[in-house]
Amino acid sequence: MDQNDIAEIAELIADLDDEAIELVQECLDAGLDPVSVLKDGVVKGLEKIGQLFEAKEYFLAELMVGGELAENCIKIINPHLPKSGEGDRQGCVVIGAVAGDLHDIGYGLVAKQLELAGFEVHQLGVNVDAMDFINAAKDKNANIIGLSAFLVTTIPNCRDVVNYVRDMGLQDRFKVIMGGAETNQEKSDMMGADGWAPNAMEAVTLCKNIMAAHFGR
Ligand code: B12
Repeated sequence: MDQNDIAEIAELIADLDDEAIELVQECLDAGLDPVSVLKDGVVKGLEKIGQLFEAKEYFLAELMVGGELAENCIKIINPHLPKSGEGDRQGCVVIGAVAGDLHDIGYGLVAKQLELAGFEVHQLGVNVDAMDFINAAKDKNANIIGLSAFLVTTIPNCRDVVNYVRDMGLQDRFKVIMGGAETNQEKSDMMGADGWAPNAMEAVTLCKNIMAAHFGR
């Protein structure tokens, strides 16, 4: 088995074919890199589904089937992902999808990577109101609030959390980061967030940098 089989996972997911699940298992059993199985297989497949949706070849039903298929694959991959942490508690993160947004696969991967890197992570779910992020952060004594947004209509909701944190004078206690398919560094800067990352691996680096710069860890 080789990289071609991982590319085949992406094709199967894009075709909404359940055989992707078996192939994921086979690739892992054959010792292929789980990070590549995830990135170049499952996530790539989801990207293709997104393109087909944009091209109006797929509709909501296909998005839903594809999302579920990907989630089932990710469940198999998760236990194989390498631990990058030193084992110590690195810091505490509350993370979820902002108000109006139901996409949870992306932030689920971020949460998993942060856990593997030694962070305490609390997943707040989807469609989370701005104040609920802040209340959860207080409740869990978090250092970082992670906002996930995938839609042009929900990305502006990240701004509410940033503004509330500032207006409540909590900006030294909580650092707010964001991510999601249609977000970028520029949008994050414009909203006054403390950081942005394009994927789960870089989200770990971002959180570690924030812990070092602001919380002396
Ligand atoms: C699967 C999917 C769905 C599933 C979600 C299932 C689930 N449980 O999450 C369902 C069917 C529910 C869905 C619904 C909709 N979707 Co949708 N969906 C997708 C799709 C195909 C994949 C998304 C995904 O999970 N990708 C996999 C993850 C791993 O992606 P990722 O971005 O690489 O994730 C990384 C980063 O984003 C980052 N990250 C993520 N969160 C965070 C948070 C922090 C703090 C940090 C630092 C980093 C970070 O790290 C992640 C891991 O590496 C995308 C296409 C795409 N290109 O993204 C469309 C897409 C996001 N959806 C889209 C649309 C339009 C919709 C709907 C409005 C469709 C409709 N007509 O109803 C609804 C909206 C529902 C809602 N209110 O949220 C559009 C958005 C367009 C836009 N510009 O606004 C997209 C881009 C498709 C397209 N090309 O048109 N969708």
